Amino acid sequence: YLSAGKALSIVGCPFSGGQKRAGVDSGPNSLVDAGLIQQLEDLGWNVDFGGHQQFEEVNKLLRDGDPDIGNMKNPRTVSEVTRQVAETVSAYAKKGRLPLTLGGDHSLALGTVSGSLRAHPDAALIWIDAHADINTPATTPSGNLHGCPVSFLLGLPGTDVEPFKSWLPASPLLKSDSLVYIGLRDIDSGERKILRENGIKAFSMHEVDKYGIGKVVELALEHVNKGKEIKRPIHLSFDVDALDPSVAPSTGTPVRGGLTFREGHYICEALYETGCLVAMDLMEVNPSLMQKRDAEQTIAIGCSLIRSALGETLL
Ligand code: Z70
Ligand code: MN
Ligand code: MN
Ligand code: MN
Repeated sequence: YLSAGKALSIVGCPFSGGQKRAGVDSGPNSLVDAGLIQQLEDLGWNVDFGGHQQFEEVNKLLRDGDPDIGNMKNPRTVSEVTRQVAETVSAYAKKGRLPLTLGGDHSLALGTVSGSLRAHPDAALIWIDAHADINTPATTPSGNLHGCPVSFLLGLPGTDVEPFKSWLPASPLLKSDSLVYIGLRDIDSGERKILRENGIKAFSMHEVDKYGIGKVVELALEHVNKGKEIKRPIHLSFDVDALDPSVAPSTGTPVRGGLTFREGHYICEALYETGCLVAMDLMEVNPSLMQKRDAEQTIAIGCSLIRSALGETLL
């Protein structure tokens, strides 16, 4: 796959409109300021970074107001941002570069995964998160769209709504058997029903405890590859809140009982090892939350997860 060429493009997405807490929009800049680009170059990657995404139309939308549609908060803003991110990610992917998207809140993944799937229609999605982010506009209890990107990707009933339907394809990009979760532990009742009814593969923290992370990743890869030799392209979407709050404290919705430092890194290492990784997202780093040293720790771990997914650590 593309990662063989070792060329990547950083897609910095300073965006917080998919949830309520300010500060997550400074995640991308903090990761870059921490030396991420040099770290990846030291791993032998050709790194392209021409500055963060600008989202000019979006700022205009936010200035002019973006009233709720049904329960959805900032729907036009999130739709426009994710539409743009999809364009950017697919352009890099089609050029043979691995898009590395830095969030920003997880609503951005509607854009990143859409972009990946345009370049790699056969790609599978591995979603590492405390949350399933699979609410629909009808089931979302909060109206925060960072809790909804997966339902749009799967084209679940209730997602065929404006403004998203103006750019999302009529037939869903992703099939429910091409997605697997690891790390879940905070799932809404509507989401639980969706996961069950669609037979979506999910390894919650319970399964991580029961089988160990090594087995869980093996089973996850087996699931998306239908038991055959591992070969599908993989999009990794990593929400830093999958990690335990003692490991990654500076994030908007910490949930205790999460992945350890090593479990998080193991997932990234194992996905690198497949040689099939075609895109990665690192989302929900919010340096404005908790103490300064917590923020520094969270940023450092964000960089370190990325390095692991891009080839550090393996001999
Ligand atoms: C909840 C909702 C969520 C991240 C919180 C929470 C979703 N299920 N996602 N933090 N990253 O509001 O839909
Ligand atoms: Mn998430
Ligand atoms: Mn392909
Ligand atoms: Mn989350």
